[in-house]
Order: sequence, then structure tokens, then C-alpha cells
Amino acid sequence: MKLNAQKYADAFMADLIARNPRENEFHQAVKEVLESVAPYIVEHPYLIDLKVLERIAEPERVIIFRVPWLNDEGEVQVNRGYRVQMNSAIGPYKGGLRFHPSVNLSIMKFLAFEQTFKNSLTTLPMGAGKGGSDFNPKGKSDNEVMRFCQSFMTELSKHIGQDTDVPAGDIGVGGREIGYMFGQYKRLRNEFTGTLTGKGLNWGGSPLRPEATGYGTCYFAEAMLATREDSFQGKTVAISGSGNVAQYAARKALQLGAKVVTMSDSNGYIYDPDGIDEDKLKYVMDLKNIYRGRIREYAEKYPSAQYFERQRPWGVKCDIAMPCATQNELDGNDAAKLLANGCICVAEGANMPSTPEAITLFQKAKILYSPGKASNAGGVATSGLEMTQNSIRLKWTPEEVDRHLHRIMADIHEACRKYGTEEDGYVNYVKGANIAAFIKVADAMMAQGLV
Ligand code: NDP
Ligand code: 2IT
Repeated sequence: MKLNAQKYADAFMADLIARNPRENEFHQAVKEVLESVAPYIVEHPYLIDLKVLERIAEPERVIIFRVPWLNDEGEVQVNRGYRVQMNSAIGPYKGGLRFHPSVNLSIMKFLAFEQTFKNSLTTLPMGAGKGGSDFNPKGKSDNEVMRFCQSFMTELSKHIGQDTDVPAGDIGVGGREIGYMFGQYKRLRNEFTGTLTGKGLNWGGSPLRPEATGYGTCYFAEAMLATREDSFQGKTVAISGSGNVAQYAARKALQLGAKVVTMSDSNGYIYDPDGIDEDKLKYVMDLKNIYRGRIREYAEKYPSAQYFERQRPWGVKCDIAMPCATQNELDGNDAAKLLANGCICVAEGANMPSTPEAITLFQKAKILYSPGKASNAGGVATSGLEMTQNSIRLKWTPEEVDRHLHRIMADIHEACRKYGTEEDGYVNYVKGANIAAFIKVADAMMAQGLV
């Protein structure tokens, strides 16, 4: 970075940290964007005068609320609910809800900030938001999850709407939780609208929404590989996570001719050198989605596999790595191991899974590396397509949705290349994604005056 861009960035970060103390994940997300856009901003000084990035980093509104509910023993439980309404420059607030004990304001703000850039990249008219709760759905009965969701939505319903803010799923929030929340929203409002996405197929959901994040991540990786005349065919793929994103990333990687050898959860990972084929993947889906079991059970069922407790899959030899679990799940040591083992491509399905040290190593080695805000945008993009279908009161075919998803991922890839290609031809997808997304949001904000 040139000196005055560096000076601008340093002063910006010092101010942001002072105003938002201890919000480490939020600081990390802002710093990454800042490093990409600071040179552009200092070349366009009106952006400094108008404090455009300061405004983007300040949520339009943060709602924090009490969520009281009764467990199956009749005991009172209290959780904390959040909705960060980050930016509405290009459309209604849009983004998922996360239910996980680690949820706090920093995590909500980092996710909402990332969402601003991701949604801008999708080419669709969606602003950005994120929400959730420190509620832990693990080990809870369906009835407990329902009571929690109903209480959560009783408050959240006052702040959302199909033209205001449209939540969806994220960690710990899948079809079951969206169903309970939608039911309560409809009951409170007495209207059937597309206020939540990720709905069931028979009640307003879009074909391919469950698949979209994982499929889209593979489509993006395919586009990156194509720039080097390469493909998934015959490649070995390491995936982390075994939830929504990981499951469908695995399925698409298989369909594209790759061998998937790992999946994980927060307790450990399984390594299956024979490959997780369609049948084994179906077992993982039932295990996680219906029985809510642990990935360890895979190794008990399939003797070809080994389970590694409290370890991450990045030490396994692979060509392509797809982190699909959570933030900061792949650090500098993991990146060094992947590179030493010959990994050529890292496509993020999760939000901010690689630490800054890991990203630096990938980029120094000039391997293909895409940040989540670019490669996992297929999920929210398909949520945008669900909103469209709800508005026109029609349901598209899976083929139609897949065509849109393909086009959107190709467009995001192209935007990254346009703004991220460096002098030697290497595509810095972080820089490309951040600058392309920033320009669109910044232009919209300036056109709409000081709001
Ligand atoms: P799920 O809840 O379906 O699955 C999450 C997976 O990640 C589980 O296997 C879970 O294991 C694992 N995991 C969660 N927290 C941790 C942790 N602290 N350490 C290790 N593993 C962990 O969530 P999704 O698949 O929907 O989300 C995964 C990632 O993708 C998140 O970063 C999310 O923000 C991102 N994302 C999701 C989109 C979507 O459409 N759902 C869209 C774009 C991004 P365990 O069962 O042990 O908790
Ligand atoms: O991080 C994300 O993009 C999501 N969790 C999906 C958001 C959405 O509105 O579909």
C-alpha cells in the first residue's frame, strides 16, 4: 500500500477499535476490507470527505433483546437475541440468523459487515443484516427449539418485513428453525409474505435454496480452476464442517468428478481415503439433519475411515480445500500444511474461515484463494431469488434457479477478476471482491444523500 493509503488505513482502524472495543472479529473483517479499498479511497478523496467507509462500518441499527422461554422441565431460560441492520443502500436488509452459544455483538457485526459486501456482489437488490442468539440448539428437544423460536420471533417480528429486513438461516438455523419462526411471524402479522427465506418447498421456499451455498462455492471454485485450465475432475477435496454448506459442497464436488476425503464438526474430523461417495454422504446428511448425531459416528459405520478427535482436517493431503464450518477455523499453521501438501485451491464456504495469516500465505504462494463473501454468496443470492418468486407468486423449476445461480457465481468471479488482477496476472480475489462490492454500495450511498 502507498504511504497515504497506509496512513488512512491506520487512522481508520485506530478509530474503529477505540469506538468498538473488544470486538475482535468485527475488527478483523473491517481490516481486511480496508486493506483492499484504502488505495481506491485515497485516489477518490470525496470518499474520505463523505466518510463513506465510516458509515459502512457503522450499523444503521442494532436491536438487542431478551428471549425468555420454558424448557421441557418447565424451567425459565433466558437468552439474548440480536439483529444488526447494517446497510440498506441497495435493498432491504438481508442476511441469516445464527443460533450458537458463541454468538455475541462482535460476531453479529462482523457477519453483517461481510454481508454488505457479499450481497453487493450478488448483483441482486439486497442490503445487509445479520442476527441470531446465544441459544444452543444442541441437545434441545423439538418442542424446546419451537418455544425458543416463537419467543425470539415475537420480538424480532417488530423489526422485519418483506420490504424491510428478510432473515434466513446460518449456523444452527436450518429448515426446522425457519419453519417455527415463519409460523410465529405469520400468526403475529396475519399475513403470508416472503419475510423469511429458506422456507419449505411447499410453502414459499425456492428450489435449490438448501443446496445453494455449497453448490455455489463449487461453481466459484470451478471458475477459478478454469482460469488455469483445470477442473474438479480427479481432484482430492478436503471439506470442514458437516452442516448445510459442507453437505452440498461435498455433493457438488462429487458430481464434478472429485473425491471428497474429509468432513468435520466441532469435536473432530473424519478422513476417508476411499472417498465419501453419494451413499456415504446420504448417511452424513441423515446423521446430521435427522438424528442430529456427531461426525465421529461415520468412522464407526465405515471402517475405511478414521476419526481424529479435536483436530481439523487441514493436515490431510488434498488438491482443493473448502472450509465450510465457521470463522477462523484455518490458521497460518494449517495453511502452511495445505501448501506443503500441494493444495492448489482454497474456496471458502464459511464466513471468514481463514485467518489473516493463512490468507497471506495462500496469496504469497499464488494459489487460487477465494474469500467467503465471493464464493459463498450463492446462498444469499438464492435467497434473493426466493424473494423474487414470493413477490411474483410463482415457483421456478430447479433448472431455472440453477441457471441463475450459475450466472450469478460467474458474474461474481468476473467482478473479482476485473478489480483484483495484479500486474503479473495473479488474481487477488480478496481485493477484487472488496473493491467491486465497495464501489456499488458507496455509489448508492452517495446518491441517496447523508443518511
Ligand atoms: P450448520 O449449522 O448447518 O453447520 C455448521 C457446521 O460447522 C457443523 O458441522 C458444526 O459442527 C461446524 N461448526 C460450527 N461451529 C464450529 C466451531 N466453532 N468449530 C468447529 N466446527 C464448527 O451451518 P451452515 O453450514 O449453514 O454454516 C457454515 C458456515 O457457512 C458458517 O460460517 C456460515 O456463516 C456460512 N454460511 C452459511 C450459509 C447458509 O446458507 N447456510 C450461506 C453463506 C455462508 P457442530 O455440529 O459440532 O456444531
Ligand atoms: O452468510 C450468509 O450469506 C447466510 N447465512 C445466508 C443469508 C441469506 O439471507 O440467505
